[in-house]
Order: sequence, then structure tokens, then C-alpha cells
Amino acid sequence: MCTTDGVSVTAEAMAPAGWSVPVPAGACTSNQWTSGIGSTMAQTDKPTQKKFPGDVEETHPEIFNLSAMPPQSEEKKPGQLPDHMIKQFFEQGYVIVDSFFKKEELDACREAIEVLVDDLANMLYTGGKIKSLYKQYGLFERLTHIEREFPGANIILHKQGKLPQAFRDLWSNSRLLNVVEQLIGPEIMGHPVWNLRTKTPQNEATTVPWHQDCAYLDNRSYEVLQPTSWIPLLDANEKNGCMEVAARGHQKGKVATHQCCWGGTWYVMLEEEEMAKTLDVDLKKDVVLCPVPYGGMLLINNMIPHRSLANMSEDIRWSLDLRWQRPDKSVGFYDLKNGVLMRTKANPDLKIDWDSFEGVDRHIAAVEEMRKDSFPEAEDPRFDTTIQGPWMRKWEMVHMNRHTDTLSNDASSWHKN
Ligand SMILES: O=C(O)CCC(=O)C(=O)O
Ligand SMILES: [Fe+2]
Repeated sequence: MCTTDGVSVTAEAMAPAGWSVPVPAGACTSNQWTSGIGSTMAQTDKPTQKKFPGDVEETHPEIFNLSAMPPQSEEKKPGQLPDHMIKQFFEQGYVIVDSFFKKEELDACREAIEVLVDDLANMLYTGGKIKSLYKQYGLFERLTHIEREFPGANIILHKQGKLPQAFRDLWSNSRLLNVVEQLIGPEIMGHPVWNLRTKTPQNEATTVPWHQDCAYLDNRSYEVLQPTSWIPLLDANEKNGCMEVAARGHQKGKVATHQCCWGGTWYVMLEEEEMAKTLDVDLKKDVVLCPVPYGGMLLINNMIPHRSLANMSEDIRWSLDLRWQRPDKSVGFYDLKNGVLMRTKANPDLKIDWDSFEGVDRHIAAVEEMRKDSFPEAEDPRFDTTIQGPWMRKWEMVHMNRHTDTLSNDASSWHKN
């Protein structure tokens, strides 16, 4: 038995309509995060349409559109954007800030990535996975060479989730938090899902298909504005795989039906047809390419459909995506990891507790959640180039691959029916 909203139901009854689910003992825990809001887990015998845990009818446009814009003060704090840009964020769902960071702030991140790549090279080298350290190559090439010899090296780095001091400083940069304050008000928490993108040239695993960020989170995130700052560590453009957004696709305040998993990856995907139908996106008019120069950032919300293009250049397109939200709302990460408080009126001298935040590795927590009972740990996890996460349970599994193969019976049996 599981409890949702104080009502006890059997695991059988919690299964999404249309699924014939042989529910194993304990499977109800899989749905506890997805049943809270406007649940579509209909309990009819003969549903007409399949619904999956991520699908809800309820919409919350007011959390993401212009009515959510906090009052903007006339006197701007350092770094704060003009009102028309903040307005664009709420109306269009995105805004490109061409020039924002100081050179030294981003250069420090580049140096930190160099160290991360060096550590990775050493680990793979001593583990007998690569025969050269490729030390002669710089930041924009070295990982490509490592990746050629050990495919998936970029995935290992992507999921490492290490927060070097330069990343911490960037994320909690007071000018940047001043901008975040313009979007969500003065109480600010860093969101547990942040990423270093290791986008080597022509690499499927780092080419992210259309999605709304909420589709990766549990359904509580459908009611929380979580702005993202997407920060490239070189000039990002069409050729090296910058981002594209579907402008105004957030205006309905609805998460469209996604599927899993895209090609040989762990990504959920949102079909263009579904985007047009459910989110009123006109793919001819609304898709906006978002090139961002080094020093700039792209701001998006968690409802806007976006994707990144393939990297057809010779260089690695490094970027960081950092998120925030109000601390009094759920981060929507399946209760696996909390956020990190960055600014609060109650304590103007707040010292950010990075150690507690880094104490939980979100990728390991997600893998443990998904593989649970099954899975004999065969290989050295340091060299595991697969990713699993609870988002794989939220949507129809239309395509399984090496990332989904290790899912526990609980998770995968739902999708094999
Ligand atoms: O950087 C990418 O390739 C994708 C980024 C993304 O989807 C995000 O920041 O939410
Ligand atoms: Fe995203």
C-alpha cells in the first residue's frame, strides 16, 4: 500500500491508466512523486488513451508567464538587467544576455575544467582504459582524443558532478544572483540539477533533443519557476551546437507528453508534432536559435521547450547550466537531493553550505533508485558510461538502449508491456 495525499491506495490502482502493470512489491514508491499534482492516474477499466506518470491535465501558466514577474525596482543592483529583458524572459520564455561575466570569472572555470579533464585522463590511464594521456592537447580538443580511445569518457565527466571552486563562485556570483532576484525574488536556492556539458564534436550522447526541463523532474516541479542560466565557455553558435528554444512554448504552463529514450542516450524527447499540438508552438515561426558569445548567457525557464544542436565544429562546446528557485518550494528531484541556499533576507551574511550540497552525488542517488533490487555490480563503477534516472519512469519507454538495460525490474517491466 502507498499513500498519496493522505489516501491509501494499492499499487495496482496507482498505475497509469492504459498500462497493464504487473506491479512488484514496493513498486508504489515509483509513483509517489508523480501522483501529487492533478494526477491523471485514472482508475477506469478501459481508458481510451495511454497516460504516463508525467502527464497531468492541470496547467499553471501564471507561474511562468508575465504575471509571475516580481516587481522590478527602479534602482538596479549591480549586474541587474533592464526591465524589458526581464519582461522578455517571462513573455518569450528566454532571454540572451550577450555580455555579462567578467573574463576572469569564466577563465577560472576553463582552468577548473582543464583540471577535471586531467583527472579523468589519469583515471582512465591508470585503469588501463587509454594508452596516452593526450597532454599535448588543450581544453577544446583533449577530451575528444580521450573519447576516441575510450568512448563515453565525456559521459563519465558529465556525470561526475564535481563543483570546483570556480563553478561555485560563478553559480553564487552576487551579480548573477541579483539577476535571479529579478526573476524569482530575494529568497534564492541553487537547484540540485546542474550540469557541465562535455559536448565533443559530432557526439550523440551530448546532443540534447527537444524537451522541457520539467520532464526530467518529478511533477512537483510543474508548479515551481526554476530559471536556468546556460553559460558557454566559448562562443556558442549554430556550428558548434548552441541552444534552440521554442519561444513562448512555456505560456500554457503545461508539460507536454515526452518519451524515453532518445537514440542511444538517457534523454527524454518531445516530438515536434506534440509540441505543436499541446504547446501551440509554430515550428516555422517560434524556433529561435540562441548563439551566445563567451562572456554571455542564455536565461530560460523550466517550461520552455529547448534543445541543443549537433556540434559540427572541431572544438568541444563546453557549457554550464545552473538553476535556481525559491527555497520554500520542492525542487522536484524525487527526494534524492536538496538544493543549496544561496541568498536569504533572514541572513544577509549567509555562508553557502557547499559541503552538505556536494555530500550527495545526484547521479549515484539516481542510479541506486533505479537499479535497486536487480543489478549485480559487475564493472568498476568509475568506468561506467551509462546514466539512469527516475525520469525514465515518467514517460513511455519507446526505445531501450544500454542506459536503460540495467534498470531494475520494477522500472523496466512497466515499459516492456
Ligand atoms: O547544453 C545542452 O546541450 C543542453 C542544455 C539544456 O538542456 C539545459 O540547460 O537545460
Ligand atoms: Fe534542458
